[in-house]
Amino acid sequence: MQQTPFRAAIFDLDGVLVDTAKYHYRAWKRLADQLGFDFSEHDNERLKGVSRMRSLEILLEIGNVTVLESEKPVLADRKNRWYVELLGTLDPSALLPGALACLGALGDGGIPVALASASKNAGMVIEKLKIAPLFRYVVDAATIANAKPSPDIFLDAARGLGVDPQSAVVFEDAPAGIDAAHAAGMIAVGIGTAEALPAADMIAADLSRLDFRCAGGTLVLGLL
Ligand code: B16
Ligand code: MG
Repeated sequence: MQQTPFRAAIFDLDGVLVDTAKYHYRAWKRLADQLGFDFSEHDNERLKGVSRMRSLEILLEIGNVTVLESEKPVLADRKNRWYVELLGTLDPSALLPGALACLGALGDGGIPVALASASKNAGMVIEKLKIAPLFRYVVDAATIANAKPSPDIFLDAARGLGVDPQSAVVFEDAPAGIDAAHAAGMIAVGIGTAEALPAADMIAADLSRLDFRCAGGTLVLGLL
């Protein structure tokens, strides 16, 4: 882990700031049930951090189901409607441990913060969580051509914050996101376990396990 202080922080959303994975799972499972196959929570791990269409393809692969190309957007839209329905009751109590405190500490310390989520629902989710004003820049996944593990979303976030990619630190819960951060030349903090995220530069079970020390517009990270 580099000792040079960081000048910006970039956050993934699902699995880092909020546990929406359980809602994604329930919506995908409902689709799998409708298509007539079983989809376990273990299978769901493969969909974390993966775009909606790629997630559908993995789901169909798991169920050994083939559909026409033209059917895919219909199925993905159906899953998304169910997912958005499940988000109906989402409120700030769904924030993961340490999320609000660290965003507050970074804001107070003058560290610019961006959100770089693969989710096209990210804008709505951060509004419901009441954290939208804490981000200086939010990448709209719909405008990024190549999904994680491509570095594009993180490079766009650094551009949006006006910092060099090498000076930003990324917080991610998915292997594809860790790879994307590295491809962008950034240090990646894995939120989860070392088994699940072997390529991460540093691991914390959640954001409350990290010490965010900000001074003079720079951030030094430690483990608590
Ligand atoms: P949507 P993240 C990702 O968000 C989720 O981890 C992944 O499971 C989901 O398929 C993807 O967003 C797309 O989400 O269907 O809402 O556009 O982890 O990158 O914040
Ligand atoms: Mg994630």
